[in-house]
Amino acid sequence: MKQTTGGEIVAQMLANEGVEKIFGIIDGTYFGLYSNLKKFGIDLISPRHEACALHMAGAYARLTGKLGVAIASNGPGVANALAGVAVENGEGNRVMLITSTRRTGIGYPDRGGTYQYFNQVGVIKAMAKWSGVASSFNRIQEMLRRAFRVSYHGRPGVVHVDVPEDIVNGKTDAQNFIPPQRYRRLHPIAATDEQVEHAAEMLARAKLPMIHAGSGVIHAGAYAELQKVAELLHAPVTTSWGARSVLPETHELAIPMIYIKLNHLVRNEADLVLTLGSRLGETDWWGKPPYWASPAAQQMIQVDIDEEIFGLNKPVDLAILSDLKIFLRRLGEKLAALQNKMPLTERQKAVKKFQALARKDRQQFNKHLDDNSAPMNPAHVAQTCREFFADDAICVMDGGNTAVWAHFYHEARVPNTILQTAKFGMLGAGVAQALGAVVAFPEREIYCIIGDGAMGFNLQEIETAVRNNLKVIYLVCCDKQWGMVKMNQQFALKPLKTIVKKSLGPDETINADLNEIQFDKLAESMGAHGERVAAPAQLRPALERCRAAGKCAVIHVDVNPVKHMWAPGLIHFKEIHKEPKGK
Ligand SMILES: Cc1ncc(C[n+]2csc(CCOP(=O)(O)OP(=O)(O)O)c2C)c(N)n1
Ligand SMILES: [Mg+2]
Repeated sequence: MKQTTGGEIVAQMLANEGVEKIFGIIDGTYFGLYSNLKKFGIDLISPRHEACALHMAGAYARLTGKLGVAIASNGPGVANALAGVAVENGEGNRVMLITSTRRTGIGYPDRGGTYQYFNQVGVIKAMAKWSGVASSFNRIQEMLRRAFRVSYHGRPGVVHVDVPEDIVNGKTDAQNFIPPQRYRRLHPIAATDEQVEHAAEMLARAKLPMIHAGSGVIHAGAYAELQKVAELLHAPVTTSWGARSVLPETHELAIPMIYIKLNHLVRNEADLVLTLGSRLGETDWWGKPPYWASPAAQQMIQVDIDEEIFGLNKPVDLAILSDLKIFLRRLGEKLAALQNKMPLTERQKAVKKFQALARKDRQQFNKHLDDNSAPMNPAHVAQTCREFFADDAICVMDGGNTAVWAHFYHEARVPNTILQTAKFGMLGAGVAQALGAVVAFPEREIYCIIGDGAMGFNLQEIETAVRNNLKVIYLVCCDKQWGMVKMNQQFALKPLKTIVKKSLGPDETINADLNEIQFDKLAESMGAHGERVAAPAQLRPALERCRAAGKCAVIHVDVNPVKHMWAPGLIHFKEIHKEPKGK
């Protein structure tokens, strides 16, 4: 009988599921897996930290709609991967993690002193959607089938399969495989005709319906369908932070999340909300007053792929379990026939008012752009990028205040072009997300605006970018401080002095300052292109040189540390930490 290794069985199953890319770091304990990847046409891309492998896989999955696969080796490799498991599961990215564990018989449970061993399944089970161990050759397929099934069920997240080294590397008789359609559902879940009809009737009759879009729209790739339905209803569209960019912000119906008071207003004026693929979590103010109208004054239709999400934070009037793309397409068909039943003139009037308010806020924000002093006002960073890069470039935002500034001066013009950790706020994840983005879309431009603190968490991945020819442009906003936290501290310690002086002295805050890292020089030491700028006018020429360099590039951007602390909208971010007052 033909022989195979456990690792080859795993590789075969991944290939059967259409996996083309895997992210992770090699180790002898799963040689039998990664040595078989090439044969199945799967590329292995290796970062220099396992958490980054998870972030790369998560970004790849979010951008492509495919499964993101990461590997990590037993003990230390998995310990390092845990941060990535927490974040990618929290963000809801469809990731499968395959790990090695020590040989059968000395783990599960630890025999007592087993080298590079901990209960990986026990730990990851508490952090992810599902985790299991393939404890024999005959259980590899079963465990992977189960992991795939769970991965495609409900809200996306991380699933994990642990395989002992003697199973990955050891030989067994060749096995037969069944195709994915024989072990999991491939067709999308679809709303019934009656449900779509009911939703259409409610939406047509409403005075001012609005749409609130969450990351579910991204996972369903339902951008065109969303736009069509919004247009048919003439309904304003707000998004969760994670779903920013699902509707181009150049569209008259888009309510960009950065106009925070306007978001509150829209959410209070609407008498009906169509919530798509969103839990209405903390950064959506839990769907509660005073940020939203009360459930007595505002009905909600909630459409989701995950039944557990219905009415989670805001009572629902019509709950529809459905793939969003299918639901929105069918809803569009129904709404087209109901056009004359809708109070469209009133809705248009309301939208015009919202647009005027957005323009007013924009003018206010744009005042920062008149400030051409050096070191620069951080507003220039995202603004210059937005003018420089193509509309379909992917913008990764990472850092504390840096991410806030980036959001406020960015404009999303093409769906699914922003990467961040909107739920987790994980400093440093962006370094790796940007790399995963290039793997997903090698022909598109990818840039990452990141804080100097955040960049410090994953500096080593610049070498990964150079080694794998991943042409990310990193713009590191250097204020030599944990800016966002320093600002919080200042208000906690000496609020009056902070308001009057704008900043406290060096000894008046607690461990908030950092020394300088010369990020341009550091990048050059790893073979990347380096630039350093301090004046706004220097930024565009630097970006041009980075583009011309044709490789990974890092721009050390000196920003004014005091101005940087006064990022727009900070008061709202503080408010978000408190329970909304309304019922
Ligand atoms: C991994 C991680 N550790 C700690 C924090 C807490 N934290 C939130 S913002 C922040 C400061 C960020 O500094 P930097 O990246 O330089 O951005 P800046 O605010 O200065 O723009 C810290 C420490 C976090 N979000 N993530
Ligand atoms: Mg900083």
